[in-house]
Amino acid sequence: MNDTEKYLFDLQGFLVVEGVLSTAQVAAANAAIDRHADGIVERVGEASLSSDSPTLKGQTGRGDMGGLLSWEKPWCDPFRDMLAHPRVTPYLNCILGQGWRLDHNAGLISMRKGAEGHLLHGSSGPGFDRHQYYIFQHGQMHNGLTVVAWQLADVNPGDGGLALIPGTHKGNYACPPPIRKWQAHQEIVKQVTCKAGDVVIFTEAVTHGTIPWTAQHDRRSVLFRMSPGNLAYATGYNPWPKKMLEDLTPEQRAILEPPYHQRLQRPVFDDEGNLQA
Ligand SMILES: O=C(O)CCC(=O)C(=O)O
Repeated sequence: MNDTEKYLFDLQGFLVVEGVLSTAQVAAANAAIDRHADGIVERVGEASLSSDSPTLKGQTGRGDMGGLLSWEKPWCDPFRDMLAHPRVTPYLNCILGQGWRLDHNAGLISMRKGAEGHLLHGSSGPGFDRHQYYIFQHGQMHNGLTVVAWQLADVNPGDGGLALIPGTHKGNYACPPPIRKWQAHQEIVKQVTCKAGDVVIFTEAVTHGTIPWTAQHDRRSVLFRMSPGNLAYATGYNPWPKKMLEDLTPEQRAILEPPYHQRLQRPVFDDEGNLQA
């Protein structure tokens, strides 16, 4: 992670890493999703994410699907390859510290034209959330729960999708409800544009959410939520589903370790993506 990238992440709470996946890799991931598309569950009724906001409201719900890492081979492979990707590893080493781990099981977000948005949320001020935080101490940043979002479709200006308020990971006051509902001060909310194959990394501390999807093509973003090696937010690791553990490489298995101290022979990666067992 170079000095400019560190500056941008510290300043804004997110970073776009461009061109991590090739066109062929994006196509393979999309083909695997197409094959399992009847497992996409649209969030309607009680599971709706737009609250009572008229500006976030849509005609359909957001589509969610989990279990990608447990699919039969070769369909799981495009997502397993995202677990310990050498292009992303140096960013997570810097943002989370060596020994970072998968916290929540990976999940797809898909949005059709007209899909509703998601109320803005985030863990910054007031108070300190010891699972989702951003602090800067002793010359370096320290992050809790952090999202690594792999983009499988282009997100152009005005399409909708992930949106955040840059800098709020260092905010002190609660975000006022009309801003959380994307009804007031829309000018401070940034829609994150990117291309298929890019990876967006953001701290859960930054105030973020989703703008309704307006594009003709579907949005597809696969989210991996990572934590530092000493920390768990979710209990999914206890235990991970049996199928998810089958035929993993040592590199992939290392990311699924439970939380414990690095001193206790925790497998970690160097910045070149090599596993140091
Ligand atoms: O639309 C997005 O990428 C944001 C999703 C999100 O914040 C969430 O699911 O909690």
